[in-house]
Amino acid sequence: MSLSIGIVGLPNVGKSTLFKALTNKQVDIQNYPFTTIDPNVGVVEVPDERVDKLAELSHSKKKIYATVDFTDIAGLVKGASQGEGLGNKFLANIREVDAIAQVVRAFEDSNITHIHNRIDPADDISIINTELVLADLETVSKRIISAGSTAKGNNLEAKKAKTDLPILEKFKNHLNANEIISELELNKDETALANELNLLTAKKFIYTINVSESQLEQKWQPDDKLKAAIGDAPYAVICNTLELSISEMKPEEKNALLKELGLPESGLDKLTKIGYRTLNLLTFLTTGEDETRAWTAHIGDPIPKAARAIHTDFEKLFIRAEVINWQTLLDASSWGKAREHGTLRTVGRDYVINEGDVVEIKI
Ligand SMILES: Nc1nc2c(ncn2[C@@H]2O[C@H](COP(=O)(O)OP(=O)(O)OP(=O)(O)O)[C@@H](O)[C@H]2O)c(=O)[nH]1
Ligand SMILES: [Mg+2]
Repeated sequence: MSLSIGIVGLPNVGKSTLFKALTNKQVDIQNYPFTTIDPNVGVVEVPDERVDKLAELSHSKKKIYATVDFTDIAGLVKGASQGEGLGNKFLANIREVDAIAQVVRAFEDSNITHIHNRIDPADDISIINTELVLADLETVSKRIISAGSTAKGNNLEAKKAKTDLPILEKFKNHLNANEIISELELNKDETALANELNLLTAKKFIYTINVSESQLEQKWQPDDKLKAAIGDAPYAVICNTLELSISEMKPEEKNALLKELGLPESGLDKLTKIGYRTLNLLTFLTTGEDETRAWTAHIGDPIPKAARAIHTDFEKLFIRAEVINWQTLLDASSWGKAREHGTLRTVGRDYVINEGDVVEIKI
């Protein structure tokens, strides 16, 4: 299981700059709108000191980090659903992502063109959200037509279409009021249908507010208007050009610069953490001579379910597991010593996996 994030925003706001900082891939970054036409796709390893330290402890031959997939697409403009700018067909490239990261420009720089010649992040958010709503409305309306004709039959598909139709109407009414689907209270069937249709506004949103380096140093904060536009979604205040420079630095240089700027971590590290938290994900680990590896599970997963990440059969074949917190294992200096100290626990199927657990699954 790998986390995937689509990067969305107005043209020329710094989406590809963020993408390049994240992935270190060579992508086109230019000071004009619609630089990106075809999507950029990249996989990012999530830096994790736990993997490094445990690999040292176990003398592992390989280290494998958790990964996040990022997709950087063209800029959306007002009227994209009507064909303005590059239209909105390219949104198909992010239909399958888990979360949408919206890049919003707050940085002041008269040298960098803003397509509306003003800096108003709250208003930009409302333009983008409206375009995402309109794209979903298109999807839902198409499905209403096809479900309408399927429902006339007398088979299983017709039965599903009949249950889907009132839900689709509910989605349509909501979208017509320019509201995003994730703000609706959904039951199980409704959630399933929203996922089946890959509705963009049913996905988790993360806002990345692109500020200048000086705004960052002055501890820039969103005003009430922007806070209202963001709503309950998580956000990170980032300087994308600074992140790009940091991403090209050696770790020591990076740490020195962050310290100088009074930042506890880089914007990218913050963004990854937000992504994990927003999607209710956690990391657990396995370690041995062959490899030390970080795995992704959902918060609240019982251990057999989490073990599916390692091997799909593990959920069924699970008998018991040995579990220890990664730091406790490091302190004990070995698996054997941890067992002697009694800090290594044997757990059964009911055990709920925790962030930072190191596990050995017995099947
Ligand atoms: N001053 C400043 N300029 C930035 C920042 N982030 C991006 N830029 C500049 O803004 C311009 C556009 O950046 P891109 O990353 O190409 O923007 P984009 O959103 O991918 O643009 P499109 O692909 O055209 O939609 C480039 O000239 C960047 O150097 C920032 O934080 N501060
Ligand atoms: Mg771009």
